[in-house]
Amino acid sequence: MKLIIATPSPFARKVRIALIEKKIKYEEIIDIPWNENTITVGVNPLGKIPILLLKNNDPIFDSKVINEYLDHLKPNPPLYPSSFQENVSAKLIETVADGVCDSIVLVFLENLRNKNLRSKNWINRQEKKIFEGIEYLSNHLKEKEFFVGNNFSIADISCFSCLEYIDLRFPKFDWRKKHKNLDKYWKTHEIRDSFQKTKPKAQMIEPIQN
Ligand SMILES: N[C@@H](CCC(=O)N[C@@H](CS)C(=O)NCC(=O)O)C(=O)O
Repeated sequence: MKLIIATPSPFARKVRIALIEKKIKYEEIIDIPWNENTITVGVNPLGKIPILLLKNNDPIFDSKVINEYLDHLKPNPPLYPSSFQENVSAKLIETVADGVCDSIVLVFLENLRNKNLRSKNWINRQEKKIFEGIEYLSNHLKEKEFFVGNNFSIADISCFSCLEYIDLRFPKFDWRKKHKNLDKYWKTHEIRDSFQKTKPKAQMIEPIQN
């Protein structure tokens, strides 16, 4: 199996963590999906990573779809809870964490444009989603060790990836100070092997033509 990733991507990171947790061997291919020469062309019509390439090279894309696929392929350890209620709770946390990351990407890209072309309204709109999304995560975590039930799940993978993506691309938001429970949660989990092995790294992307 091969996985096409970008090194800063929180979405690719979710899948990299899942593969490590499940001890599935794979080859990593590093792409920069924003650049002209991205290898996503003809593989994912949306031009986005992560993309899992199966042995026959069939592509599976979108971190949620890939991780559910992996959970079926190798059910242990389970990432998506089997109880209906917990499954929905975990997916809601995943959706909010992913949505925060989407907004961070949009702010990052907007700030790459020439100053006179940037929309303050657009940036404010995205920042509101980031702040309210993190507040939602904090309120749902409370003082627990894991987001859902007593087990590590996709909710933890998504939230952890999201928090460290904020540190990389939106450091002006001091979430540790504002949400002490998330800071405690981060300190509890940051030593996890799969988290340590997948720390996000910035990539240089080509400037966006106006
Ligand atoms: N919903 C997708 C989001 C993936 C995504 O936005 N990937 C970004 C990198 S962080 C990308 O490849 N963007 C390239 C583009 O939009 O052209 C997932 O969960 O996999």
